[in-house]
Amino acid sequence: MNEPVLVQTDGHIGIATLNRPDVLNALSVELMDKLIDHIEAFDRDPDIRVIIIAGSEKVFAAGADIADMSGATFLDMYDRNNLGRWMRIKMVRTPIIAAVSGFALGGGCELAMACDMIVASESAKFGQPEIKLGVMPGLGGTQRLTRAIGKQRAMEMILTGRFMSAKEAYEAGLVTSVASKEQFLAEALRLAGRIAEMPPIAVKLAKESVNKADELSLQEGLAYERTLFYSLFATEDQTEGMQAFIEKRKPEYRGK
Ligand code: DAK
Repeated sequence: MNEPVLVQTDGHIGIATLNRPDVLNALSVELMDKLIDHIEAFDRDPDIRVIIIAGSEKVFAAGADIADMSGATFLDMYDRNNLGRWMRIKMVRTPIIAAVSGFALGGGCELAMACDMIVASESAKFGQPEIKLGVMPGLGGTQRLTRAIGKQRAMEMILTGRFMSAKEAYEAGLVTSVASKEQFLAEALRLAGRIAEMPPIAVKLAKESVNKADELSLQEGLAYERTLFYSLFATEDQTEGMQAFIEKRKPEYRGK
């Protein structure tokens, strides 16, 4: 029961559930290390085509563990190399869906934004309240929130620590979809299931290409996309997908 991250699989879907309910899933160093290890293991598993990171119905994660950080010095924080650890999430090729209900604050919001999609429950609350603790976002909040919802709203949220509701987050483009508290996990599984039916190599390369849109100029991004597009003509799944269309049957993708 003390495992900070629980894992299970459902068909081609790997699910990692944050499990520190007493402290609202605060992201301790141990939790993050285990979460990343599990996600990387899913990514290496050829049977896993989509990963879901979930919290509970009450909370996704209330941020980094404040008790862990309160007495930390510059060197303590620097030595933890949290950003280096988080860069490993970005190297995962399998699509990752964050299933968010309740609070996703500080590092919790940054974790959700580091995923590829966010399915939220109506009770979800997103925020970067670090300013109220005398600091600021340090795991991507100023960059990813700004890219997701634009400078005007990101600036207001980060400078005041205000929380954003699921409805507002959906309207602002931060989340993929919103479902009821009872249904958000089922909704994330449904989305994962639809992706898992697609050709796995094309899914991974398309994910990589979409994520490059945040980093490259349009011309560079178009060139990058084109190269990946051509490369898919080296896969059996491309032959199968197009042949199945012509033969009016359902394709059977093998990830080859
Ligand atoms: N850390 C540790 N414990 C936490 C916690 C957190 N982030 N959030 C909640 N808890 C604990 C509470 O202390 C409380 O413990 P007990 O008193 O029962 O022992 C328990 O969880 C229940 O919390 P509350 O009693 O406060 O519950 P409420 O429903 O009244 O309030 C709340 C819920 C989410 C509004 C409130 O708990 C809250 O404001 N929590 C803090 C949210 C926050 O400020 N998050 C941002 C943390 S700072 C780094 C870069 C960045 C970061 C780290 C490293 N590097 C580059 C190295 C990230 C920083 C952050 O995320």
